[in-house]
Amino acid sequence: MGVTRAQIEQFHEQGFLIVENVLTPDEVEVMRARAEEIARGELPENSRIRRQVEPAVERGEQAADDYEASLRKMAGLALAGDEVFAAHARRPRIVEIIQALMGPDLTLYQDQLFMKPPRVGSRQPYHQDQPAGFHIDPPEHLTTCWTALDESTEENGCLRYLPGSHKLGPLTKEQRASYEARALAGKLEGEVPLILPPGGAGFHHGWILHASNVNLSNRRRRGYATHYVRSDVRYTGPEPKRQFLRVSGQTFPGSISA
Ligand SMILES: O=C(O)CCC(=O)C(=O)O
Repeated sequence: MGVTRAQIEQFHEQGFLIVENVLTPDEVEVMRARAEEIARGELPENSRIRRQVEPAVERGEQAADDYEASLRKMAGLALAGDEVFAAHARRPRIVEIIQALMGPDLTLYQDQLFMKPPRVGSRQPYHQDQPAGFHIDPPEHLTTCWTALDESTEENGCLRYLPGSHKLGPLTKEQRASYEARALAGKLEGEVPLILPPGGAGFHHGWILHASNVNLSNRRRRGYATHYVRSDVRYTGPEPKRQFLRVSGQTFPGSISA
């Protein structure tokens, strides 16, 4: 598949790239089925997969049909060794695109399956992936691939990007909050909604401002985010260092990949 020079330039200029048909319908089906097995607890318990219930459901303010439909996200599936999600993180079609954007040597730092369940799926406020939870130096070598497992629309709370905002670099909490306040007031111009069929993907820079709305529909909007860093970055987070997943290329002494 690969990407063209124009697409690479667009990514560097706007901070994101949208690619359809990254997965075949059969590949989407395999991932959906696995996500459901994990959410329903049908696989042997994997204590390294973290689950988060929608906050309003947790507080008893909203009701979901069942546990699966109450989940906001599941995190660390590939990193916990789930073979379906780990294979996706290493999928040649995705790795090839990330390599074109960041170079040949890649490590998976984090992975998260955003469930955005029907009706109770909550808003994800405007944020930057970096530095929220990614401890690397230099900080800019982080790219996320967000793959749609369901149709992703305005109505079911698709992701939205603010083009070019990655060029602002890391923002303060107050600056991010002011973008969120403008978005909620309907005064943020230029947002690009990530409207995708199942199997399409958005690739985004670690500093781009992005958000997603509540899910107003009766349909789920699942998206699987794999967050890649360059293998030569230094890990600057708490010790002991977690296990990351080597994806491609070389490893480097003293780096996250060592
Ligand atoms: O799927 C969502 O609603 C949020 C995803 C996100 O923030 C990310 O992939 O970085």
